Formats: sequence, structure tokens, C-alpha cells
Amino acid sequence: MRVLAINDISCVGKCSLTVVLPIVSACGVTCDVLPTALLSTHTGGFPGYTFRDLSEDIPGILGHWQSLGLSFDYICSGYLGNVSQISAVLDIRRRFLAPGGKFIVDPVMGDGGKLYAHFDLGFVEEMKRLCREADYILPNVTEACLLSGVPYPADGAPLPAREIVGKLSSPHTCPVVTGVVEGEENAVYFRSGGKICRYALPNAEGAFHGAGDVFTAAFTGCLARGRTAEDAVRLSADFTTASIFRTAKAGDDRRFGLRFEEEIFAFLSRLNGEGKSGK
Ligand code: PXL
Repeated sequence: MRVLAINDISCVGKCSLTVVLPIVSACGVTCDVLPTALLSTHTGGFPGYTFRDLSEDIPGILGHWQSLGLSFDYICSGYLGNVSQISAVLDIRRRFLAPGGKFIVDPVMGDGGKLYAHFDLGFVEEMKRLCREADYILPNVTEACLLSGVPYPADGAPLPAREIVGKLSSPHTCPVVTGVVEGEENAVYFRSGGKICRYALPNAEGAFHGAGDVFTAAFTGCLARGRTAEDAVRLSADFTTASIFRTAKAGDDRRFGLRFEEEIFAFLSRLNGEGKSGK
């Protein structure tokens, strides 16, 4: 199995490729990478970060891959540095996704009801185009609202998660909406077959940087290992939540991301079928 991860390299802050690459590799599948941008840190809390857009390198990289006859069983896209990279990802899907392969889109755009730095509503419109081509989309609540046109809920109001999953679904696109806080719980809503499912775990107060990237990486690794989407959601949510609670307990500066490394063996032993089965 060959996975292509399209995402930025934030040198510090444990998100995007510094999370996806180790987790997908640890799942036991090849993880090739296409870096979209190089940053000194992610954009969420370290003033003065550097940002180099790598768009100009992409055509040459793709041309070389094409000359090698490469294709990928899974393509997983994450942080894209500008609108033109959305078109590039659509082109990559068309040229390099193996027959029967799966295209996973984490529509990284914002959190906590706000767009991240560098994004605007024009980018959101283009991201909708990318999501329509995906087999799985993994938005957080903010991104799910932007994509579906449902307003981000005012403080404490419930999110109409089932309605959103319905709106984002198509015959070939399964949405997986993460981070839906409901009382003491943090739920994932997703479509599996014809039904909308909910998988809830205890919620840890506040925001945790890089949690979405840990979930996406684990989800992709689980699918690439042949797990069903439903199993992949459960294993990835359990792994992400355990990493979040470990980070909260340690009292870390949350800008530096999750302590996923200390939870990876438990996750892998379940993925590899040791101990409890995938439930
Ligand atoms: O974790 C999402 C993410 C990825 N990449 C960059 C980011 C963020 C969130 O802030 O800034 C560069």
C-alpha cells in the first residue's frame, strides 16, 4: 500500500507532515509526501513565523513522478497554501490515484469558528470543489459549517451535526465531522453505508493544536490497512482522545501539539489486532 500525504511542513508545532508521516508509516504502509509549504512553525500562535509557498516546485515533482509511472492507493490532502494548490491536488488525484484508490481530504481552513491566517471565503469555495471529488472528507466543526453553509453555533448551542453530514454527503463522498462537543462528550459524526453514525468519547476542555491532523493520519493509516471506515473512525478517535488527555494531563503548552508518540503503541497494537479487536 502506498499513501501520498499532501500537506505542509511546519518545522515546529507537531501538525501536518510531522504528524501524518510518522503515524501513517507506523501503521505499516508507505507514506510518500508532497510538501505544500515550509513554515518555521504552524500559523496558530507563534508570532513571526516564516512561510515559504512551495507551489512552484509542484509541477516539476509531478512530472518526475509521472516519468517513473508512480501511482498511489491513497491520496490524503491537508493544509494547502493557496487556491492554486487546490487545482494542483485535483490534478494529482486525476493523474496519480490508482484504480480503486481512495482520495481523503482534510479541508484544513479553520477552528473555533474562525478561518486560519491566509484563508478567505474564496478559498472556502474552492475547497468545496475539492471535497466534491473526495471519497472521505474530515472537517472539524468550523470547516463543516463553512462547507455546508450552516452557521457556526453561538456559544454552547448544539450543532445540527446529522443535518451537516447529510448536506456534505454524496453517493461517493462520506463526511466524517470531528470535534462535536455535546455536554461532557466529544463526538464524531459520519456516514457509514446509508446511515449517519455517532461515536462519542469524553471531552477535554479547550482546543488542542494538531488534533485534527492526528485523527486524519490515523484514519488514513487504518483504511490503508484494510479497516472499514467505521473501524477507522473508532480507532482514530480513541487514539486522538488518548493523546489529547495525555497532553492535557502533562500541562503542556498546547501550541506544541499532541503527545501522540506516547499513545502510538496502544493504537498500533489494536490496529494490528492484538488485545481487543478494533472496537
Ligand atoms: O493543524 C492544522 C494546520 C496545518 N498547517 C498549518 C497550520 C495549521 C493550523 O493552524 O497553521 C501551517
